[in-house]
Amino acid sequence: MTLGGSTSKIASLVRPTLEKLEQIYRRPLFDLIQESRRVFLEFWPKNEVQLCTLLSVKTGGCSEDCGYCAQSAHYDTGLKKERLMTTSEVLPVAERAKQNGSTRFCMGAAWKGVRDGDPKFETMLETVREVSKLGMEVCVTLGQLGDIEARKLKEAGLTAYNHNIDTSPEHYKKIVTTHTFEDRLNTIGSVQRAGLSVCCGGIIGLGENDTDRLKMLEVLCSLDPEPESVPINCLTPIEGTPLAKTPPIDVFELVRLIATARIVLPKAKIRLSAGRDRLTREAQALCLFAGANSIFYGDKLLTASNPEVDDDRALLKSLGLEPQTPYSDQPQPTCTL
Ligand code: SAM
Ligand code: DTB
Ligand code: SF4
Repeated sequence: MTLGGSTSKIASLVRPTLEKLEQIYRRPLFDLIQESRRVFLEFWPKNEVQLCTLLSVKTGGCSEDCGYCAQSAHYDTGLKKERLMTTSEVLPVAERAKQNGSTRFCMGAAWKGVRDGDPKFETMLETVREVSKLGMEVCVTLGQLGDIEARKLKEAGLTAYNHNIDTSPEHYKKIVTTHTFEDRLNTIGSVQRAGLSVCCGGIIGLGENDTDRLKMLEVLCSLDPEPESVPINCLTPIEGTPLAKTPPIDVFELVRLIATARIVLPKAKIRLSAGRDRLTREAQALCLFAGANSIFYGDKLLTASNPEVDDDRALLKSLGLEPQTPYSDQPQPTCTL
């Protein structure tokens, strides 16, 4: 398979080979963290963590069979389906997120993808137009799209599009059968061509091995431009899905992955994403020390639980970390394609 298929841009710069990634990842843990910390401080010298708020704007009933997902219609997960939220329903949630200190608002919809001309896509465009006026970064994750849809989202004021590759190309086939890894890369290609920032990461704990994790990083590093945002999710086992009984990962494997990602993608926001509510404060602190610089903030992710807001505030305070400065006090970064 050609990475990126025919449509996604591949980096012309030298990117780390799998061999190089293995060398970094397999170092003694403290050596690895020492190096990731050095890179982290060079690129991100402020003691800041970006707070992002997630909102599921259309929940459940998805046609795709992603083996980890509560929202797939293929599995009986007991999730209540909800129709697409209107712009006026979303806006107050976004306003509250801003008041609570989030500088990024991310909306997710459980769809295979979006098509220009579909009234639901028009609603999403309108929502993006309104939310983007609030002065936060705006991200959406709506499944597959093409060049036209990506361009219209950019024109509506969208900052970034989230579309994860989740794992290695080889392991992906064992997790999802209703679309391919190549489909994911093609969507990412459209997002890049529209000049949107790419938010792309994956999940640890899908039964993959270390090499799968590094192959995932290899693909992320091959994107051009590199992803601006890399969410690292820990599998949240969902009753009714094929992966419900997958054993939890060792936290040091998570730290290794974050530290390696920080070294090879120094400019990216690395987001410590799903599964934080099953990590201790100490484990989260180690992830933030090793290179993670963003968290999803709020009691809920899309459908799964997240740590309480007060607990997150207390954690940041005890670590001496500040929430990222709101954009009303500083210019918002733009994608430099
Ligand atoms: N339908 C869109 C898509 O597939 O891109 C967006 C929604 S999907 C929920 C966004 C990402 O959330 C997935 O790619 C996956 O990385 C993560 N995710 C979903 N369910 C998860 C779970 N149970 N545990 C960990 N991460 C999960
Ligand atoms: C991402 O990688 N993680 C977030 C965000 N992108 C959209 C979603 C996590 C979802 C966790 C499972 C759930 O809430 O259903
Ligand atoms: Fe649908 Fe996205 Fe869940 Fe896959 S991850 S089932 S595409 S909502």
